[in-house]
This record gives sequence, C-alpha cells and structure tokens, in this order.
Amino acid sequence: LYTNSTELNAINTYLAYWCDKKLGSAEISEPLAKSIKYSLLGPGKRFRPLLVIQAGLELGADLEILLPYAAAVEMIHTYSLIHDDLPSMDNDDLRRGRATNHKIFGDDFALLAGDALLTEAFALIASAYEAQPAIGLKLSSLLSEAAGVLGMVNGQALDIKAQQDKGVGIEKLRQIHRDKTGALIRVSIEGAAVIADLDSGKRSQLRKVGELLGFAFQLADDIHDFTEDEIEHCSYTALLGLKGTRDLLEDTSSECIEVLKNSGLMMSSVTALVNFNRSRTS
Ligand code: GRG
Repeated sequence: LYTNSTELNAINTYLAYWCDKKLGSAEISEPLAKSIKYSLLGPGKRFRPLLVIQAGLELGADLEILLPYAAAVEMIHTYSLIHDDLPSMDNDDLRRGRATNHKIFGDDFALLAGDALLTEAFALIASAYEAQPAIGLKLSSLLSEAAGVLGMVNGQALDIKAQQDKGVGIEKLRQIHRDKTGALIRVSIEGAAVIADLDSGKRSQLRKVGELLGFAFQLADDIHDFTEDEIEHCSYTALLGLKGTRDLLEDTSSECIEVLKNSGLMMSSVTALVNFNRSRTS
C-alpha cells in the first residue's frame, strides 16, 4: 500500500539528507556514522512518520514543517529497536529482514548509535522549529513524554519485569503496550495536530484516535509474531488466543475510525493507515 507513495519518498529523502548533513563531517567517527545510517536508512515501514505527514497534510500543515518532526519520531523509534535487539535486552539477530545493528557493528557502536539517535531527535526539533518556538516546545514535550519514563522506557521496563515473572494479566499488558508501543504512535498524530495548530478540543479527540491506533498496532504485531510452538508470555495472543486477538483488533480498529468520524475531522489517510494496520503482514 505504501511502498511507493510521495510521502514515503519524502521521509526517506529527508532522513538521508539529515544523515548527509549531520554525519558527513570528517570529525565524526566512521563506525558510528555507519551504524546510525545502517539502521535509520534501513527498510522500515515508516508507519509513524507517515502518520505524522499524512495526518498533518490533511489538517492543512505544509510538508516541509511536518518532515523534521516525522524524522525525529522515526529516529526515536529506530533507537528503541537498536537497543531492544541488544544481547542484554531481547538478544535478536535479525531486524527488518537483515542482521541487527550490534551483529554488524558490535554492542558498543549499537549502543552509541541508539544514544545518538535519541539525542539528535531533540536537536533536530530544536533547530527545525527555531522560528516557531511554541510549536517546537510542544513537540519536544510530547515526544519526551512518549519516549521517557512516562512512555516507552517505562513500558520496556515493565515488559522486562513481566517476562521475568513469566506472565501478566490483561490490564497490565495494556499498560505495558500503551507505554512501550502506543505512546510513540499516539504522539505521531498528536504532533501533527500541534503543527496544524488545532484547538485543544480537537487535539484531545485525535489523542484518543492515536491511543486506539497504538493499541491496534500492537495487536497486529502480536498476531504477526504468533507461532503455535513458541508462546510469547507477554502477548495478547497468549492471553486471548489468536481468534480473540483478531476480534479485538477488528473492534479496536472500528472504534478508532468511529472516534475519527465523530471528531468531524475528515482524515481519509488516517483511516487508510488504520485499515493498513488491520491487515498488515509485516
Ligand atoms: C529500548 C527503551 C527501549 C525501548 C524499546 C518499542 C520497543 C521498546 C521495542 C520494540 C519491540 C517490539 C518489536 C515491539 C512491538 C511493536 C513494535 C515497536 C514493532 C516494530 O515497529 P515497526 O513494525 O517496525 O513499525 P519497522 O521495522 O517497520 O520500523
């Protein structure tokens, strides 16, 4: 669906441009630059930046103003994947169909590439929105909330503990994924609303849409990762079964589209992303 869209080309070009500008200097360590580029420019779906861009365009914002925030979100997402794959976390050999970052560059450079992406995401926001400081400040605040101890880092920590305990209830699982996966997806759409200068009422309606889409994204991920022989303890499929998880994905996706309709904001591209997620195979 999104393999060749204008928006996908725009975000990929922007990320490559950022790498050239930021990592091109001879002063920057070569393995560090290579490690960052390997993961950031690798074959991801770009679900979050596409959400920023497509939602933002439909809300009336310009592509050039959306791109830096979309790139910052993808940088944070990429950092989280690099660190999540490390031997001290999930210890994965494969990511996006290729060797994980640490398998190629070593744990040390993988760790540093993640650190750099996290830090540079905020540097990008600070410089790109210098002329619109109110927007820049709101975007940094949204993104730091989603990535930090109220968001992704906390979700990851709760997940590690739940895996150690070998099990988790449905309420706890929802909290883990709301923080670990959902928060970054939620602030993708919320950030688009900030850039488009929506009022706080409309913004909170879109926050709800983002929450539901983040939840639906995780459900689709668990369905995708499901195997009969190896049950992943902290997953919806372990708690609800494959059919129960598929049904919940259907209900959550429909609710998400309903909330979007009720907001009165005509956002066909967001509906298309919800439907894409509903049936995605990667
Ligand atoms: C290390 C602080 C820290 C956090 C890691 C998000 C995360 C937290 C770990 C990733 C583990 C994981 C596979 C979670 C399931 C949902 C998810 C984020 C899937 C990967 O995202 P996609 O499908 O990946 O958007 P691509 O490759 O398309 O970018």
